[in-house]
Amino acid sequence: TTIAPGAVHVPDWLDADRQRELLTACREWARPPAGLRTVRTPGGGTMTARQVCLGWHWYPYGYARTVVDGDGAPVKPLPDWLGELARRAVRDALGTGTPPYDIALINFYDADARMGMHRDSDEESDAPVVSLSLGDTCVFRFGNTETRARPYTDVELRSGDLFVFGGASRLAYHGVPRVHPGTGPPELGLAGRLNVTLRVSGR
Ligand code: MD5
Ligand code: FE
Repeated sequence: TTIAPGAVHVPDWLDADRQRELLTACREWARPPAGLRTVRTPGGGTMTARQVCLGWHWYPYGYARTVVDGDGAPVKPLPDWLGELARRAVRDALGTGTPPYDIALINFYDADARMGMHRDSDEESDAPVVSLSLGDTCVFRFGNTETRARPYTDVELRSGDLFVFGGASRLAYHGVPRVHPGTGPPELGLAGRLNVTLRVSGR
C-alpha cells in the first residue's frame, strides 16, 4: 500500500521463521560491547526506545564508528545478509535498485516507549530507509516534510511488516505515538516491539 509518494507499507513481508531469525540476531547484537544503550539528547532528555547500531553509530545528531555516548567500543559490523535483505525490500516495495546499505539502527520499545516526531536527516544519501517491525503492534505516524504537526497519517505496523521511505517521503516527519502491549505473535516470544531501520550513510 502506498501511503505517500515513495512511502510504501508491505504488511507481513517477513514470515514467522524470518521474524524469529531476525529477532535472534537482534538479541545477539544487543549484548555488550557496543550493545543496547539509552540515547541521551543534547537538551538533557533521554529517548524511551533503547537502541543498538550496526555499521555506524548514530548519536544526536551524527554518525561515528565507535559508541561515542556509551561504552566507547567499535560499532558491530552490518552483516551482508542484512544489507541484502534491505536491497530486496526496496526492490519489492519500490521496484528500484539502491546503493549498498551500511547502517542498521535497532530500536527496542517497551509498552511505555514512544518516538517523538522527527526527520532522519543525518545521512548524506537520499537512498530509501527500510523499516522492519517485530513484536507488538504500534501506531506509526507518517507526517509531512514541513512541520511536526498535521497533516499526518497514522498507520498500524505489525510484526513482520515492511515500510520503505524513499523519494519525496525520505525527509518526512514521523514518529511512534503508541505501542499496543501484548499484541505481538505469542510464538515469537518478544515482550514489546522492535524496529530495524536500514540506511545508506553516503560516506
Ligand atoms: C520506528 N524508527 O518504528 C521508526 C521506524 C528511527 C525511526 O523513526 O529513526 O529509528 S523508521 C521510520 C522512518 C525512517 C526514515 C524516514 C521516514 C520514516 N520517513 O520519511 O517517514 O522505530
Ligand atoms: Fe526516524
